[in-house]
Amino acid sequence: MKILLVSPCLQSEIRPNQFSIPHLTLSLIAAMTPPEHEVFVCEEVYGDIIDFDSDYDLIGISLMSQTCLRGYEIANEFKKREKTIVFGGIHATAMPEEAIRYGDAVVIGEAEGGLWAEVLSDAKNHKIKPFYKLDKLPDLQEHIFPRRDLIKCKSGKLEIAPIEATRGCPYNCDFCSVSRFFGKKQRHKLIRDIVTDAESCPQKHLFFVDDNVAMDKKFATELFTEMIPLKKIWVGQASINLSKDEELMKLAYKSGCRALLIGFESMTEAGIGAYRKTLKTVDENVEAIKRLRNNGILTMASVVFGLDSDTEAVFDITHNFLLKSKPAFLQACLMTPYPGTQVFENLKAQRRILTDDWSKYDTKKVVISPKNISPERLREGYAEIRETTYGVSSIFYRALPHILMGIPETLLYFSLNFGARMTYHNSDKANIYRNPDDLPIDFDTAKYVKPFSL
Ligand code: B12
Ligand code: SF4
Repeated sequence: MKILLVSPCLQSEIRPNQFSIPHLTLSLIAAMTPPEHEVFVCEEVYGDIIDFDSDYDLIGISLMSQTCLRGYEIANEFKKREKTIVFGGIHATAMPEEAIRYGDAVVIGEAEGGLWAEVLSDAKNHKIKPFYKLDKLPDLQEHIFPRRDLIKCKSGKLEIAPIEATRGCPYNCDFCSVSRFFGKKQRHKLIRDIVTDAESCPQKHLFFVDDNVAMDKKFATELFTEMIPLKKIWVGQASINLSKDEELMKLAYKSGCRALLIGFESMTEAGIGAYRKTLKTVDENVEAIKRLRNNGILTMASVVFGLDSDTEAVFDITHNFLLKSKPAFLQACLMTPYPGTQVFENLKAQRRILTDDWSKYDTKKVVISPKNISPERLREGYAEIRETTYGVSSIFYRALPHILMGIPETLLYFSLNFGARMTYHNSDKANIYRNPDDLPIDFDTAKYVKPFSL
């Protein structure tokens, strides 16, 4: 069969010439595809154009919540041409009954363990079933090397290759889908295979897509040690707990780690207590960021606004944290009730979700009514904090400790911040999205994209 794999993207998000982290997903699905089939990949974020009239037999579409409506539109176009549509990804897994209305099959959860090959075999024999799901999480030690020839690694002026070492997270934060989707126990790939995969990347820079690459000390120690000879430079995600381990931080740096995205989520007293992964006082977190910096690692701090415990004070508290800790970068997110999370269940039950238009679920738009402040105040406070963070004076205020780290770190710091500043200025500013009075919040996507069969 001739197969097209698509990663959809909203029109407003397409950025072929700007920095954007390359995706691993489709190259893994392509690698799981038996060799008798021919695979093509389309990443809309990079400006790839779908050829709807090509003679594909099967279309695989990867869905995140923000991109699912675009995914359903693409499916409809192909349905008009009588193609077989298979959905997968985090949104399709959380909402399989929604996705199936637009396609022929939904892969629920991970596609490894022979599941994708089973879908293709059924499709070839005209026996495709609506839902496919493994009865247990796949064993990652059976390594699948991504089809690196299909990944677009050029991102703006940089070339960066995505790579994966682990899946799963024990923390189960209420707003996040990861523990439910990938399990609460971290599963590891074999270090030998990860290193071979990393070595096969012609790119000098790697991005670990893992949620916490340093969670398991024994595994991380071995991985980082084995990566040293590769002389790669990498960024990834970890929890701030890494900063408590001087030895592991040093090893991470030696292995090429230069920056980590760390979820602090909240620096208010209640917020800090709500998430198991953060250190328990603002000062401890401030010191932790300094320790990472002293060990050559930049912190990209991620915070969420709109928690139930947030009051008017959250904006000043976060601003003070920014001034004290001087992270290399602040990723400010708005609470977004992704399906399949506890937050979604709670806010839906309390009728505090303002829109069921999934395309607005990008963490930059107000789509909920917070508990203690108005949606309007959340929008204003959020806009102010982003304006301040990406303002030239804030960038220079936080620059000094990074300049003292050296020239490569200074360049990384400024490119991160001016890149974010540019993306911010070109983006849709924080806004409140409410369904109009004539559109009920019933999570029926047919009012946005009518299924082809209707
Ligand atoms: C790396 C990453 C990014 C990268 C790359 C994104 C990408 N699209 O690959 C960057 C930094 C760009 C990013 C951005 C964002 N991200 Co992100 N990201 C991740 C992260 C940490 C890993 C993704 C990954 O590569 N996993 C490994 C791959 C192999 O897994 P996978 O994609 O799920 O694919 C497997 C299965 O789902 C299935 N599958 C997937 N697609 C398909 C398709 C078919 C046809 C089939 C058969 C199977 C299949 O098979 C694969 C192998 O088993 C996840 C968390 C996580 N652990 O998944 C969050 C996550 C996906 N991101 C999330 C969010 C919210 C965002 C942002 C909106 C954040 C923001 N504030 O901007 C943006 C949206 C950008 C966009 N439109 O893509 C949420 C999505 C929630 C949701 N319901 O949609 C997640 C789940 C994190 C969370 N907090 O819950 N992200
Ligand atoms: S937010 Fe991070 S720490 Fe919390 S469950 Fe998701 S991946 Fe794990």
